Amino acid sequence: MERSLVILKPDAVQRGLVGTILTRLEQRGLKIVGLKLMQIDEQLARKHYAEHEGKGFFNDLVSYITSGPVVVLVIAGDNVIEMIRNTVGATNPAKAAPGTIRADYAVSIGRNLIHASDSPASGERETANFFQDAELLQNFNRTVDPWIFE
Ligand code: IDP
Ligand code: MG
Repeated sequence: MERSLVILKPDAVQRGLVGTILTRLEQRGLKIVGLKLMQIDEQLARKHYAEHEGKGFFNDLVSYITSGPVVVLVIAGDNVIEMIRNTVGATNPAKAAPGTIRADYAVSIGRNLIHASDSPASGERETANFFQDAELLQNFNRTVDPWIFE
Protein backbone atom coordinates (compact mmCIF):
# COMPACT_ATOMS: atom_id res chain seq x y z
CA MET A 1 0.00 0.00 0.00
CA GLU A 2 1.52 3.33 -1.09
CA ARG A 3 0.65 6.87 -0.05
CA SER A 4 0.99 9.91 -2.31
CA LEU A 5 0.94 13.51 -1.12
CA VAL A 6 -0.88 15.67 -3.65
CA ILE A 7 -0.90 19.47 -3.49
CA LEU A 8 -3.31 21.58 -5.51
CA LYS A 9 -1.01 24.56 -5.77
CA PRO A 10 -1.99 28.23 -5.29
CA ASP A 11 -2.77 28.67 -9.01
CA ALA A 12 -5.28 25.80 -8.83
CA VAL A 13 -7.06 27.46 -5.90
CA GLN A 14 -6.99 30.96 -7.44
CA ARG A 15 -8.23 29.70 -10.80
CA GLY A 16 -11.12 27.78 -9.28
CA LEU A 17 -9.79 24.43 -10.49
CA VAL A 18 -9.83 22.61 -7.13
CA GLY A 19 -13.13 20.87 -7.83
CA THR A 20 -12.19 19.99 -11.39
CA ILE A 21 -8.85 18.46 -10.40
CA LEU A 22 -10.23 16.65 -7.37
CA THR A 23 -12.99 15.24 -9.56
CA ARG A 24 -10.47 13.75 -11.96
CA LEU A 25 -8.58 12.01 -9.17
CA GLU A 26 -11.77 10.96 -7.41
CA GLN A 27 -13.51 9.65 -10.53
CA ARG A 28 -10.53 7.51 -11.38
CA GLY A 29 -11.37 5.57 -8.24
CA LEU A 30 -8.43 6.77 -6.16
CA LYS A 31 -9.05 6.78 -2.41
CA ILE A 32 -8.55 10.10 -0.62
CA VAL A 33 -7.63 9.49 3.04
CA GLY A 34 -6.71 13.06 4.07
CA LEU A 35 -7.67 16.52 2.80
CA LYS A 36 -7.25 20.10 3.95
CA LEU A 37 -6.99 23.75 2.90
CA MET A 38 -3.89 25.51 4.23
CA GLN A 39 -1.22 28.05 3.43
CA ILE A 40 2.33 26.69 3.25
CA ASP A 41 4.91 28.81 5.07
CA GLU A 42 8.47 29.30 3.87
CA GLN A 43 9.96 26.76 6.28
CA LEU A 44 7.60 24.00 5.19
CA ALA A 45 8.08 24.91 1.52
CA ARG A 46 11.86 24.59 1.84
CA LYS A 47 11.50 21.25 3.63
CA HIS A 48 9.01 19.88 1.10
CA TYR A 49 11.20 20.92 -1.85
CA ALA A 50 14.57 20.28 -0.15
CA GLU A 51 15.78 18.18 -3.11
CA HIS A 52 15.64 21.30 -5.30
CA GLU A 53 17.59 23.60 -2.96
CA GLY A 54 20.35 25.37 -4.91
CA LYS A 55 18.66 25.06 -8.30
CA GLY A 56 17.99 28.21 -10.31
CA PHE A 57 14.23 27.98 -9.91
CA PHE A 58 14.25 27.19 -6.15
CA ASN A 59 13.47 30.68 -4.81
CA ASP A 60 10.71 31.20 -7.37
CA LEU A 61 9.32 27.79 -6.48
CA VAL A 62 9.20 28.64 -2.77
CA SER A 63 7.51 31.99 -3.58
CA TYR A 64 4.98 30.24 -5.80
CA ILE A 65 4.01 27.48 -3.39
CA THR A 66 3.70 29.94 -0.46
CA SER A 67 1.82 32.61 -2.46
CA GLY A 68 -1.70 31.60 -1.42
CA PRO A 69 -3.85 28.81 -0.03
CA VAL A 70 -3.34 25.27 -1.29
CA VAL A 71 -5.38 22.09 -0.96
CA VAL A 72 -3.32 19.17 0.32
CA LEU A 73 -4.47 15.58 0.15
CA VAL A 74 -3.20 12.08 0.71
CA ILE A 75 -4.21 9.26 -1.59
CA ALA A 76 -3.59 5.68 -0.48
CA GLY A 77 -3.56 2.44 -2.43
CA ASP A 78 -1.53 -0.04 -4.41
CA ASN A 79 0.63 1.60 -7.07
CA VAL A 80 -0.90 5.06 -6.51
CA ILE A 81 2.42 6.90 -6.93
CA GLU A 82 2.83 5.91 -10.58
CA MET A 83 -0.86 6.15 -11.40
CA ILE A 84 -1.18 9.68 -10.02
CA ARG A 85 2.03 10.88 -11.70
CA ASN A 86 0.63 9.59 -14.99
CA THR A 87 -2.68 11.37 -14.42
CA VAL A 88 -0.84 14.60 -13.46
CA GLY A 89 1.46 14.60 -16.51
CA ALA A 90 4.97 15.87 -17.20
CA THR A 91 6.43 18.69 -15.07
CA ASN A 92 6.36 21.07 -18.04
CA PRO A 93 2.70 21.40 -19.12
CA ALA A 94 3.85 22.33 -22.62
CA LYS A 95 5.27 18.83 -22.93
CA ALA A 96 2.65 16.94 -20.96
CA ALA A 97 0.53 14.34 -22.75
CA PRO A 98 -3.00 15.39 -23.74
CA GLY A 99 -5.54 14.20 -21.21
CA THR A 100 -3.24 14.78 -18.26
CA ILE A 101 -4.16 17.46 -15.73
CA ARG A 102 -1.16 19.64 -16.53
CA ALA A 103 -1.71 19.43 -20.30
CA ASP A 104 -5.41 20.12 -20.08
CA TYR A 105 -5.31 23.08 -17.66
CA ALA A 106 -1.80 24.60 -17.60
CA VAL A 107 0.85 26.06 -19.92
CA SER A 108 3.87 27.05 -17.76
CA ILE A 109 6.32 24.91 -15.81
CA GLY A 110 6.26 27.45 -12.97
CA ARG A 111 2.43 27.40 -12.82
CA ASN A 112 1.74 23.71 -13.24
CA LEU A 113 -1.16 23.45 -10.79
CA ILE A 114 -0.39 20.26 -8.91
CA HIS A 115 2.26 18.34 -7.00
CA ALA A 116 2.32 14.56 -6.61
CA SER A 117 4.92 12.43 -4.81
CA ASP A 118 7.45 10.79 -7.14
CA SER A 119 8.28 7.59 -5.20
CA PRO A 120 6.88 5.57 -2.30
CA ALA A 121 9.64 6.96 -0.03
CA SER A 122 8.79 10.54 -1.05
CA GLY A 123 5.12 9.78 -0.46
CA GLU A 124 5.84 8.77 3.13
CA ARG A 125 8.22 11.66 3.82
CA GLU A 126 5.91 14.28 2.29
CA THR A 127 2.80 12.89 3.97
CA ALA A 128 4.54 13.16 7.36
CA ASN A 129 5.50 16.79 6.57
CA PHE A 130 1.86 17.77 6.11
CA PHE A 131 -0.36 15.44 8.16
CA GLN A 132 -0.45 13.94 11.63
CA ASP A 133 -1.37 10.25 11.59
CA ALA A 134 -4.64 11.05 13.38
CA GLU A 135 -5.71 13.31 10.49
CA LEU A 136 -5.59 10.42 8.03
CA LEU A 137 -8.61 8.12 7.76
CA GLN A 138 -6.80 5.19 6.24
CA ASN A 139 -9.16 2.43 7.21
CA PHE A 140 -12.58 3.65 6.21
CA ASN A 141 -14.50 1.30 3.96
CA ARG A 142 -15.75 2.28 0.54
CA THR A 143 -18.64 0.08 -0.46
CA VAL A 144 -17.88 0.83 -4.11
CA ASP A 145 -14.42 -0.77 -3.97
CA PRO A 146 -15.47 -4.15 -5.48
CA TRP A 147 -16.58 -2.18 -8.56
CA ILE A 148 -13.17 -0.53 -8.85
CA PHE A 149 -10.69 -3.25 -7.76
CA GLU A 150 -11.08 -6.67 -9.36
P1 IDP B 1 7.37 17.59 -10.42
O1 IDP B 1 6.46 18.59 -9.72
O2 IDP B 1 6.81 17.15 -11.74
O3 IDP B 1 7.77 16.44 -9.54
P2 IDP B 1 10.06 18.63 -10.01
O4 IDP B 1 11.20 18.45 -10.95
O5 IDP B 1 10.09 17.87 -8.72
O6 IDP B 1 8.71 18.37 -10.81
O7 IDP B 1 9.99 20.19 -9.68
C1 IDP B 1 9.17 20.65 -8.63
C2 IDP B 1 8.42 21.86 -9.10
O8 IDP B 1 9.35 22.92 -9.34
C3 IDP B 1 7.66 21.71 -10.43
O9 IDP B 1 6.40 21.11 -10.28
C4 IDP B 1 7.57 23.15 -10.88
O10 IDP B 1 6.53 23.83 -10.15
C5 IDP B 1 8.90 23.71 -10.41
N1 IDP B 1 9.93 23.64 -11.46
C6 IDP B 1 10.64 22.56 -11.83
N2 IDP B 1 11.49 22.85 -12.82
C7 IDP B 1 11.31 24.17 -13.06
C8 IDP B 1 11.91 25.08 -13.99
O11 IDP B 1 12.80 24.74 -14.78
N3 IDP B 1 11.46 26.37 -13.96
C9 IDP B 1 10.49 26.78 -13.08
N4 IDP B 1 9.90 25.95 -12.19
C10 IDP B 1 10.31 24.66 -12.19
MG1 MG C 1 8.93 16.41 -7.82
